Amino acid sequence: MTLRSNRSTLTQFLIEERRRFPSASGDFNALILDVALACKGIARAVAYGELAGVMGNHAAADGGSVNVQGETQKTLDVLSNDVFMQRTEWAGNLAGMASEEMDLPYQIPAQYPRGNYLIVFDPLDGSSNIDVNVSVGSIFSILRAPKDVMESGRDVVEADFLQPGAQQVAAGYALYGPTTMLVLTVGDGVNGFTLDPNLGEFMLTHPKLSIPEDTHEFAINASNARFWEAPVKRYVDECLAGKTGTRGKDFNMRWIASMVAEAHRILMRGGVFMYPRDTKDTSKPGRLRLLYEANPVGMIMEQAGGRASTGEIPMLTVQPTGLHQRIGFVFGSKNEVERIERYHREPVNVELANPLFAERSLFRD
Ligand code: AFP
Repeated sequence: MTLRSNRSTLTQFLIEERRRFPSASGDFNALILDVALACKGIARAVAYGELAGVMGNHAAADGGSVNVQGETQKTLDVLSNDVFMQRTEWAGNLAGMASEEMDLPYQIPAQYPRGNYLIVFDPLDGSSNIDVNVSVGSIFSILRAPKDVMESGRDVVEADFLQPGAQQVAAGYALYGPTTMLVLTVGDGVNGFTLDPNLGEFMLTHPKLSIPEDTHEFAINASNARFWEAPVKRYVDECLAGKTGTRGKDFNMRWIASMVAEAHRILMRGGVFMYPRDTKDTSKPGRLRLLYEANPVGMIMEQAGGRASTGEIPMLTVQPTGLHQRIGFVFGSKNEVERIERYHREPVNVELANPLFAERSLFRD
């Protein structure tokens, strides 16, 4: 390995990006670099795993702890959340934070100056996979703080974070897999960086990523099939029918149960991911969270030429109503997501549409 590398570091990339905004203060870049440092710290903890005693459930000895989602927190969930806060709260770039692991918005401690941005994050997505050594990740979304927050420096409230995804100024994720990667959009396409473990630097290895418009790969948790709505059943049925059906081509299926890892696969080679609204628990219109899962991944998909949707409407147009709001999420190769949206607009007549599969359909009611 030569030490001379013609690859840009993340810092270099951000400074070159900033040249597009001569009046920019640099706070934004500094915030992204603090987030990247947090992800490096989390990558290290994830890589050490049992050696660092960070596996298993948080506070297991005291009966464990449950987050606002009602999920048992992993030790690494809580540690990752702490690392995100510690690395980003001090520099004066943030007015406040919100996280999957915290019920309420986090106020910047009084000893630190407050800034113009808000960050919303899922510190460790896919954490139910951590004990079985499957790829996990951190997902983040950066918004501008409302004007009155910036001017008054007041404490942030939930309403300050309820901004449609289209208002994000940046979004990204870190993937802790065979390599540690950071995938980032600042609204000018999507770029991927690989952590050089020797230099401890994120190096630009995947510039200007773009998602193929078509695919033959879909991802959905089929164990929920009996709760799916007809348009989703129709779409999956047709994929499973493959060459013998109306799609005239075979499809493959994947399910990792770490949405960040699915998003990365789709960014690399196309595909469509569905965690649709279903009838499993009608109090929850979906499993994934709008502010720190669907919106950031949605911005990345759209910036890479893919599409992100609720199944019916573009994800980034949704007006949030709650910090931990759940939503049906469909994203990936543009033509497939548009097809799923079309099926939601068309009258439900699965039986007639696919008589061949009426008898043998895997997903009959
Ligand atoms: P955890 O972070 O609790 O493991 O949840 C992961 C996730 O939010 C998302 O990453 C997966 O796509 C989805 O849940 C997996 O859900 P199922 O367990 O229902 O397959």
